[in-house]
Amino acid sequence: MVNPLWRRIEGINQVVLPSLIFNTKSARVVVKIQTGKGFLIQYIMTLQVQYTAQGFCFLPDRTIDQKFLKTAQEGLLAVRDETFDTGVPPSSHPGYDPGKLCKINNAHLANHALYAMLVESTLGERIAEVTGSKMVQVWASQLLIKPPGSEKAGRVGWHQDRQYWQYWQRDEGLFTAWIALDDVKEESGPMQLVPGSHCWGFLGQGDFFNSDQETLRASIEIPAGERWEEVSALLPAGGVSLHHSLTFHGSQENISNRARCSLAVHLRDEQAEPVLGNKNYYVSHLGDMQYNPVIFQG
Ligand SMILES: O=C(O)CCC(=O)C(=O)O
Repeated sequence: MVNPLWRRIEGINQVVLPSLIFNTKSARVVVKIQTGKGFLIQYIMTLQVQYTAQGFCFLPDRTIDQKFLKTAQEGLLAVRDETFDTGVPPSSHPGYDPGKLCKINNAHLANHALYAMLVESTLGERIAEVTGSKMVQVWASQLLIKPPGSEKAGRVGWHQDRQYWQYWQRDEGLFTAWIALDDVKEESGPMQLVPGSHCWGFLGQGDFFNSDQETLRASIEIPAGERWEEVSALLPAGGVSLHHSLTFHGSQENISNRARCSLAVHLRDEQAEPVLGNKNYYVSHLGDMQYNPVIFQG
């Protein structure tokens, strides 16, 4: 599929060099495009158009209200230190090692505040406004802590989430809300996303666990006429980035002096159905609202 935004613009303006500027203060996004003749064109896009065209967008800054954020930040530390106030452990916890990325699966099961942040905030509603979904359900989460000084062991290799999500029938109706639990700056090793890559189809060439970003990137076959660009998800604490299951993304090391903490929430809408008969853990609790809460119902 050709990215619909580039096709529309190229037909009119012969765009050669796009650059993107995101304004997360409102639901609108300014896109600046340099044309072949040096003219600068500005487009105002809604988040919905941006998500469709780029395969990701950043939700308005206050999507996660301060009252949820503070308790969720405390919850994150408790889960990191293996204290689970729900009495239920996460589905996997590797133990915290400050020398590398820590990925704790289904942390929302293990802490009341993390669960409340998903279920009681306006997150589901904001997402549905962007995706046009009639229903939004959490089917997994990952608490991600990228410690300062973890160097290459803190990186996340370029990948499409779909590579790890083969228990769903199709690519559509599957997305991730990446919630920043601290301010994420360029030096924190922010998640980086490749605009338009969700239109390249499923390539199966990424690797979350490969820290050699350059070699990995060089091995990915970019379809003819497409280009590889990287946009950093620079977010305030409580900010949310939303990406499609096929959008390439990854991250570099954290060279700041603070941990980069986030909860990545994997979601489906009414279009996504599990592969019939698949017994994977992540599609085995869809009827259980404690495991897999529906956070929006239109
Ligand atoms: O946190 C990162 O840098 C990448 C996270 C990721 O791969 C995801 O949320 O799908």
